[in-house]
Amino acid sequence: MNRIAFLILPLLLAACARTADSGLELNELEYFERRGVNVLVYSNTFSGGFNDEKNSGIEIIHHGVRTVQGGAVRLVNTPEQWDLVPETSFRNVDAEAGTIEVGLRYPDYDFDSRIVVSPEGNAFRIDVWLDKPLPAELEGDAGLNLELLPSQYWNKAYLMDGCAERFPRYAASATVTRPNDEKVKQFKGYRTYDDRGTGRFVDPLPLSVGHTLVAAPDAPERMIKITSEDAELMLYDGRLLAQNGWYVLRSLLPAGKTGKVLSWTVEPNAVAGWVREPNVGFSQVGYLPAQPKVAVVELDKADKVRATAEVWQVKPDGTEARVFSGPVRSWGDYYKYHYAKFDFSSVQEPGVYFLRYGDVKTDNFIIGEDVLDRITDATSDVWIPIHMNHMMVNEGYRVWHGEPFKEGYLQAPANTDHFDLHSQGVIDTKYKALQLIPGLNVGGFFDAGDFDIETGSNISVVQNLVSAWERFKPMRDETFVSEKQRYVDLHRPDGVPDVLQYIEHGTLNLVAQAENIGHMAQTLSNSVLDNYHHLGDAAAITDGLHYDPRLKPYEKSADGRSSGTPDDMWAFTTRNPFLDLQAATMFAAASRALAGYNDDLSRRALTQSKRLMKEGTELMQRNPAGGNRGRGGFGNMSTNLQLYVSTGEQHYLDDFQEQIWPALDRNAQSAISAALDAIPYLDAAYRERLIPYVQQYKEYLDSMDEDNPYGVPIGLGNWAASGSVVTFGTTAAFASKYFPEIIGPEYALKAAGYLFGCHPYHNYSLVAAVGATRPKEVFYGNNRADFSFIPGNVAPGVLFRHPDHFENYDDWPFLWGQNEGTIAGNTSYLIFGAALQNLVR
Ligand SMILES: [Ca+2]
Ligand SMILES: [Ca+2]
Ligand SMILES: [Ca+2]
Repeated sequence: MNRIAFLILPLLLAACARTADSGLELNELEYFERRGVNVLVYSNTFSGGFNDEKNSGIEIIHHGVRTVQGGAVRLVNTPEQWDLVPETSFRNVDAEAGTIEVGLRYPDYDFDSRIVVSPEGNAFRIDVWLDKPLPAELEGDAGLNLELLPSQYWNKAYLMDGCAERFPRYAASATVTRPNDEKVKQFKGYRTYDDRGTGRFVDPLPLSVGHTLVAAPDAPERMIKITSEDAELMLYDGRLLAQNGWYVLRSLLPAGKTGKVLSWTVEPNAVAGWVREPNVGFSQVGYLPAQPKVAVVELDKADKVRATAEVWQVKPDGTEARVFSGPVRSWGDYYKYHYAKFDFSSVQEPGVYFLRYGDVKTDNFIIGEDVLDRITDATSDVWIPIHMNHMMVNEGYRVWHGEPFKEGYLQAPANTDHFDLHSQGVIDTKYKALQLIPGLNVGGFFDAGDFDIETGSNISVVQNLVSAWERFKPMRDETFVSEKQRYVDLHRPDGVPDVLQYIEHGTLNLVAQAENIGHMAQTLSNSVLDNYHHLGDAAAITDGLHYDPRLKPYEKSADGRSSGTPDDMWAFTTRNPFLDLQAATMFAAASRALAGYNDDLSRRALTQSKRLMKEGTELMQRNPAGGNRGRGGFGNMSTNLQLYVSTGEQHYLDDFQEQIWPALDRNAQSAISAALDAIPYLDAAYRERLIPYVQQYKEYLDSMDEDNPYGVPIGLGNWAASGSVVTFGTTAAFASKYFPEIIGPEYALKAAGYLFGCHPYHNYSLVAAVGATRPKEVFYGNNRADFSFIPGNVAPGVLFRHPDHFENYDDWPFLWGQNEGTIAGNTSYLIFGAALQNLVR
């Protein structure tokens, strides 16, 4: 973000702003705005497939919360993630008329429509235009949809044509089934449901039908009135089909008509004079006495920066006393809001405190020498072991999951596209399509909120854990792991450091891949979409029986060992030499960590490391495109270092040295982490030669304070940026450890502060962790349907929505880009925590 450019924006906005009552107007960022209401029209477009589509179309940000989205011509009553979405064929913003028109196209049906959104006072109209009549096969299916966020509307009242009802807290309304041949095709022909052999799909019936809906007349910040002139409005509950569904309001498009075929008027209520409450960002986990302490205050642009803020102490007798008052300094504008900083570093006495900014009183926080000591315990003791695949995982009275995938993994058929972004090309193993590849149902970690073994992620996991083990020797033992019993018990020490057991568990699967497939698989994943979106016990994803195509679906063999249900997981084996090199790096590191604990596995890992290093390098040299990342590039630089450390063979070190300096010259910021990794193994001259690159890296670290008010890489992609912040903090911590004269600990501490609450939108800790006063409460884990969390998870966090909105729902877990934690990300957090603790000790 160019801060200068965005300093100009408020001036432009101010120039065209009128009074709050002048109604909705198109602003410079091409959305409709009045105080308390933003109406976005395809600022975010649909993309299909592997995307949560609750982020697109016509959207309403209502008093700061995005409560309505999905405004589009859709082909089903309550669209799921893999239902067809429209392409945006054009988007015209008519600044003079103050309207936005978008073209929507369904290429599968050669079906085009246009939507025109135009303000009318405090309301806006949505008109749907057809230049050609609706294709006959979509009659009764195509309609205008708009979706309301359940967690913001449930238990609130609504009126349909004056008749009072209540939005249901849980989906329990009527459905019908219809023959599959009436089902509009889903993305790429996938099917989200298992019809149990009935040949029929489930279709929800509407909760209410009428012409005028008033939603939430009992809640002024959520109240919205929608009127349809001609067609009936139907209100559906999308959660009947999928737990992440929203309430859907829809009208069917008429058959056989052209021109303007449908019109709605939508009037979101605006609370007069509304100003968003300041979001005071601070570390919910707390502060070390001597560290810098800066709160970042996020303010509505209609708000004014207060002159001062205060620190209050909670005394041992329960009374509260003001201990510090200091100036609040404006930082500037950043997207939608204005930011100011409050420095209270001078407060150093250990104790319990809170901040006051005007009427805002924050949650309390602790100042103490030990506030960072336990920040990774929940991740290590709870989150990571729960994600161990091929094991039963128990905690006290609770079983998190049984032993999954007992039937093993089949060779994926040739030329298969996969819904989790993988694909199988020609089969490049000794196995036939759908043949069992032996030995793969061992070890490994679930990827994230899903249950596949993403090989690249699992490689990172083992690498991260070895890195933590070698650098910090964490002897923490709170987990019982028996590979023999395939059983994990949380909070039961077994005499073996947990990190070593996690390294073993990850390595077991990855070595099995290398040995049985011959190289690394891309992924071991679901074969059918209807069990990919599984929620609940991982052991229930498949039936545990070998798939036998000679049996009928749902039929079992006489010996009870096979079934005709095609639910077995597949191994996507298409060789990627870059992945082989990453695996070689990881195997070299794992072999060291496992030596003396599991010598057999240690030897197997080293054998595969050397073989994959050789074969992967040759393959990349043969492939000109891949070769660029090989010798002299990034491809095997880290592999060479790890193999040198494991074997002591000089040629690996020579190759590393030949690669690292050009990489640093190209981009010091991205290569510095690999360079720092080598310091413990090389001489003083190597460290000396790194100094100018570390100075360049410091310039990058400092530039973050100009980039945004939080001073860390916030990220604007469609997966929020906690991971980048963790990496930023880890690299800064190591740089500070090796070059304390150049880089202080403040950068790593700033990263921690961001994760623990000093960030946009709200100030909750993004880590489901012990230590925070107010951690986030819902995450996109495999228990997300319970609106819950798995302790120790790190949420991606605050997601940027175009053109100017940051968001992290904490009452709605289902948007993965905000709330999902990953095994690679959470093991990175383990290293970050250890590096930070080590740095400040
Ligand atoms: Ca996955
Ligand atoms: Ca243990
Ligand atoms: Ca099976």
